[in-house]
Amino acid sequence: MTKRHLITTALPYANGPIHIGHLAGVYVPADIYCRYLRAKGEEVLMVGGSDEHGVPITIKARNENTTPQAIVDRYHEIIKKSFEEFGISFDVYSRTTRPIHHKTASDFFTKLYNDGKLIEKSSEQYYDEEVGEFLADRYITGTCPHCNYEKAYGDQCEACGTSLNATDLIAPKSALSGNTPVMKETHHWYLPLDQYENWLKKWILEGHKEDWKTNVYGQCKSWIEQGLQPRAVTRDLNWGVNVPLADAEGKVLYVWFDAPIGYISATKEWCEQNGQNYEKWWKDEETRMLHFIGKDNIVFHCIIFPVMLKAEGSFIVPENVPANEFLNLENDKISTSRNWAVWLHEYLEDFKDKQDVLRYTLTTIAPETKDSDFTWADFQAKNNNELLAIFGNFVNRTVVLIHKYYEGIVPAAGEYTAEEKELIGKIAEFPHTIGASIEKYRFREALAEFMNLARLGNKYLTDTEPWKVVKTDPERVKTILHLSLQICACLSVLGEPFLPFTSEKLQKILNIDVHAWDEGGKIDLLKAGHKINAAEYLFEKIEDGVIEGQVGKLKLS
Ligand code: B3M
Ligand code: ZN
Repeated sequence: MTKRHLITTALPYANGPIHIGHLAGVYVPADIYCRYLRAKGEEVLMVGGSDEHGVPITIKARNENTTPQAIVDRYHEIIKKSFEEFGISFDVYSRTTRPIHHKTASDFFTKLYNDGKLIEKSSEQYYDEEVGEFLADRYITGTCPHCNYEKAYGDQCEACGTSLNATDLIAPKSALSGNTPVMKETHHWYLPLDQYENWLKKWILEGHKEDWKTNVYGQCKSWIEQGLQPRAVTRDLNWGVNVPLADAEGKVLYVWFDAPIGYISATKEWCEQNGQNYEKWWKDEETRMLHFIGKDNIVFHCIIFPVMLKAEGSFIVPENVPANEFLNLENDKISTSRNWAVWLHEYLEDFKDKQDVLRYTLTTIAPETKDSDFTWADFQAKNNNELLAIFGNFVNRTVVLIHKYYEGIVPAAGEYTAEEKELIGKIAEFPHTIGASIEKYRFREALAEFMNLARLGNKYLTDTEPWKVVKTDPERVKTILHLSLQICACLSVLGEPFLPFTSEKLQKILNIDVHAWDEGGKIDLLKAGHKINAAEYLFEKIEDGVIEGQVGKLKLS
């Protein structure tokens, strides 16, 4: 890899806190990827922010009898804090209500308009007569014509992921009053997706058949083959980026038009603060752009936003969109309205300093190729039987013995045996094996490989039994513990993308500060004579009662 990497993560709607589904599907994988690239010495920009426009926000404000601004101010802070607490290493975490975003989105629209890339059309749209408002997007619900899900929104069915026009819905209903809406004439600006069909076929269907995930490629193929329609990019709403035209009173940009431009605005914001030109990230073919998203966002990131970028003419399009499927919770769909979720801010109240246990569990079950399921029992097992029993146990035994026999001073190794030489050869492979999986967006596989390294270390220590050998051959024990400690150091380097808090703690114990990825396969990170710090547990046992408490809390909801 030689280019620079622009990594974007879906902008969560600032209409509620975030839960484990968000973390597992988007932010942990993106964070692993970015941390890995940084450790490889690559130039990376990890971009995120809150999506603060659109009907999800205004509906929430209406339900709570407050203003959209009050809603986004509240949830932006909560979301941002959760990301920080879980170590999601954004370079910039912005918001779409910032002036820089309004200007960027507005200018983008103007450019498309001036270049004749939009069509203006009058049409009849659903209107709630009682409330006196046009019903855009989530203001209208009805039955999905594709899968018969009864609560599909006017712009998308969340059950089957299809992107819809409100008029596609069967038995439409106003989300404001519950009434059946009437049709009323209005005019809007449309992005003629149909004109880009050939380009999309070439770019995605021919160009990315091999490298895009099959779930992503398959969805794109089916949309493109169904035939694309012009899509309205403006709405009759009073919350959003105003349409920058004279005859557009009361109209704003469609949230799915402005939100992805948020990636550009956030990049600009960072560049302004860091003395860079954003065009280097967005207009240079040497940049690889990746969008980390969930599967319900595929159409917007693979079809609509790329068409916007293409129509604008000077931007790059993504190299890949490694979208994930959904995470379920205890065999049921995560649902905000039913409160069937594990909220990140609540998790931390109950599991203080255990961010990595959740990051670990979620990565081992990441919904990479199909929906997957989080259960509290699995969370407990992953902590107790894997993190604690293998990784933590190995590190702890090694560090404790180094203190017990050598007062915390790294002993020099003697001659290695043939088996040890073989082990050292295997260790050297790990940065490559783990890295290769990460580069293919196979984070579960990468983490499993990392744990194999911990397993090798743990087994080595168990097999060589230094606590017994010390009675007969103390010189030999120096070699064993020297090598064991080197493996601990490798784990601290290679574990950083997955378990950043644990890695930091381990490096403090080892008294080292090593971050370059390729160092993680070397067995000379600790020199003989180096003093390490006192042992500390990396993980603690999670008792049955704690897990029962969490399950009980869910059932109460
Ligand atoms: N806010 C939808 C979502 O949270 C939307 C993503 C925007 S990404 C530009 O799933
Ligand atoms: Zn559907």
